[in-house]
Amino acid sequence: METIIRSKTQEVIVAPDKPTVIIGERINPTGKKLLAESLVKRDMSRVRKLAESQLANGATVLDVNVGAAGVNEVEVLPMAVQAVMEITDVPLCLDSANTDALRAALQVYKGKALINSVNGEEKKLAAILPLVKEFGAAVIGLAMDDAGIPASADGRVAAAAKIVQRAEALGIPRADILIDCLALSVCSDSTAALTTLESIRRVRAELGVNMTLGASNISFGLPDRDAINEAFLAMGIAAGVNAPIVNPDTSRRIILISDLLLGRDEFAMNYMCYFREQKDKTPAA
Ligand code: THG
Repeated sequence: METIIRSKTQEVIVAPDKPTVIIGERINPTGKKLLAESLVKRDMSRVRKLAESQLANGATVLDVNVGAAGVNEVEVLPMAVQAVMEITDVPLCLDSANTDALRAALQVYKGKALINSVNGEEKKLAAILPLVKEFGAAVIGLAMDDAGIPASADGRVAAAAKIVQRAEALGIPRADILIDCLALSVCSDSTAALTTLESIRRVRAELGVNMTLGASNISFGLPDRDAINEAFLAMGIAAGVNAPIVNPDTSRRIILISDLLLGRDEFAMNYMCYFREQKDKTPAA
């Protein structure tokens, strides 16, 4: 199954036998005070910088999220989308809990966007799926429903199946859905990663869809988060995730290595290219 997202001129294909697609997560004010302040002032210079640095580190899709206190997302999300489109032609993932903000961003976006996100809640399905259909977009479906995030893999697979079924009933192809099996912190629940990984394997086997994952929640509350995120990402990719939402600065290496080990990097070309790039960046001793 192929999920295609597009900008005006570029196409990104997510498929199980293709290299993992990196969705850059850093245009998001969560934990970034300066970005939040600049968004309140509608200054897009930081948004552009975060776009550039993530592209330099191998992102092929950029998530755009402007959700912060004091930010009118209906006005600022389209501004941020415009700002990113001015400096790059990679496809965008429009990330907001606000349906009106998503609609406003879709109206300015040129191409086939990825909408982040819908989930199995009746209200969300009713608000977001018609938007996906109207704009011919792709959509991320979070494996949760009106009862919250299911504790079991059974519950998450059922929530994912519900999203797929409702989308198909509206004429949205299954290929346009990326399921997110959701990561919760292993700090508070030692089986959290196992539940997510089992859900990923079952969604791949039972629904056949492509998958994203915001992997960094897994390490919340623990030291040396990057190392934990990397290990979990490798496991997630082996289980079926093929378009994770990550910080490309820290995650690109483990993603390329995962692809190499999973037979998605013929002659190790992508890995060798990356390795040479890194070597060129480091001055000789
Ligand atoms: N699934 C889907 N979408 C998502 C998430 C998901 N969107 C939002 C989030 N989770 C993924 N994006 C982020 C963005 C920032 C951070 C984590 C996930 C983050 N920020 C640092 C902090 O809070 O300390 C700031 C560090 C930095 O400068 O990057 O951790 O799960 N579908």
